[in-house]
Amino acid sequence: LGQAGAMTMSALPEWGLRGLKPHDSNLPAMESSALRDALNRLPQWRHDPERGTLTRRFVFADFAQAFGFMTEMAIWSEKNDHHPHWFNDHRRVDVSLTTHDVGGLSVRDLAWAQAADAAAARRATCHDATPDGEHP
Ligand code: H2B
Repeated sequence: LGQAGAMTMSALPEWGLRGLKPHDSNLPAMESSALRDALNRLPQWRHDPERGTLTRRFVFADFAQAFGFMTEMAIWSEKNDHHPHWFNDHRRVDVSLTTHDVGGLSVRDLAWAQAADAAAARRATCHDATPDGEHP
């Protein structure tokens, strides 16, 4: 499982998440300046303010890498009670995050995204994939 499996949101003090427990319910919608700062740390993610979602496409080297990523993030999601909308097609994983309680993004979505970036970085990804996840 490794380090990311054990990583909780309390591992992200730079976003003021220290001490946040999975079941804490006081999650205000993020202030726009704090959100901007956080999104700057997640350049591969797209924020859709209309939908209140944070999305990213991951393209791995193969299905085994993609499914390993999903397994690791599934465990993280259970530990932190925050779950992705996602779609897997072979080595591609499309992720969409939102927090229903606040009708938009919360620190939970940003923590998920950061953990996912770390989990993907430890796996073999496909660097020459086009944005639709296929080889040119
Ligand atoms: N995951 C995500 N991404 N957004 C939510 O609003 C959400 C969740 N809500 N996981 C949680 C579970 C809620 O349904 C439970 C009851 O805490």
